[in-house]
Amino acid sequence: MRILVLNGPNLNLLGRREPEIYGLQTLADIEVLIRNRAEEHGIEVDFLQSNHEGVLVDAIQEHRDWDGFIINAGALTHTSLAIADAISSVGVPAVEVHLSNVHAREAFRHHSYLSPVVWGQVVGFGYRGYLAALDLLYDRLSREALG
Ligand code: CA2
Repeated sequence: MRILVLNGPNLNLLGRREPEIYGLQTLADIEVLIRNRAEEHGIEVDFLQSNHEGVLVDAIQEHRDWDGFIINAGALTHTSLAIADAISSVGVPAVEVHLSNVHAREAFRHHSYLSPVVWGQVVGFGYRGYLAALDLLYDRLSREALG
């Protein structure tokens, strides 16, 4: 079971600014927590953070034979039809994660181009959302493997 964790623009700044919104953990801290949880499940994980839309689209296409994606596309969530099309075209189950509760913030954060093409969203639980997304994908993929 192979799961790719994708993070979009500015998420490389986590832990350095706006901790009241995004938490104290750096992206590297979060990746360690995800990797540890993945090991418990026997899942292979890989990570990609990019500030560039096309790099994220390329990664989605290149991992089309992987089993699941966890994606926090950052602000591209609210603008990127290209990332939505990429997820939709590869047909890999994806969970959309947001650290903050986007629905309690500015109106422009309420709409996600990804929401129609992902399996589901985990929103507003900080870094724990990534762990929940991993558990949910593991549960789904394990059940699918049983047939
Ligand atoms: O809540 C989330 O996870 C977001 O995806 C974060 C994005 C924001 O545009 C989305 O609406 C919701 C922003 C990521 C910026 O990350 C920063 C981290 C530290 C300091 C400044 C920005």
